[in-house]
Amino acid sequence: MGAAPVAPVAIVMGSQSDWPTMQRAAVMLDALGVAYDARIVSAHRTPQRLVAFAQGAEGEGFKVIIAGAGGAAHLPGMIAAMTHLPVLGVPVQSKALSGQDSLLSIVQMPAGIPVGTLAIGEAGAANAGLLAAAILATGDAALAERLKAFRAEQTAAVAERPA
Ligand code: RP5
Repeated sequence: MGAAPVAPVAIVMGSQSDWPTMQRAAVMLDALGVAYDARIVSAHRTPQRLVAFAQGAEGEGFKVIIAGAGGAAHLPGMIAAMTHLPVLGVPVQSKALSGQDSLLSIVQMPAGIPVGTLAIGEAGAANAGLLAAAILATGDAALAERLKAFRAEQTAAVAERPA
């Protein structure tokens, strides 16, 4: 029996309640044939799990990390502080402040520890999936072709006039 296949993308989120949003990243990766591993890792409720994940991510074989959280969203920044892998941050739309809090928590990183921050909510999660695939595609010609085909299909689906 061979070793279990390694997923190049980790999708992590602060809570089960983030999954409906973060699933949009998973859907994109599924469509592009990119394997991922989705996990709940909370910066505040499971800090030890956060440290273990971030410090072990490279060793697990991940190449890109997508991290989504809402409210006081420290997850992407804390992961970025503990790994050299690229971290894409998704601000999940919060109830109290509509995700403005999540966005500002994630985007305003100090110089030296980057988090590539996407839009608030589902669009951001979908684009995080696409961006993760684009990063991987720089070293994977077949994936680059699948990404081009995805764009071409998207373009073809836009009608010239409204129905
Ligand atoms: C954050 O708090 C999570 O990322 C989530 O967006 C938000 C609310 O979490 P729950 O109270 O729904 O678990 O840590």
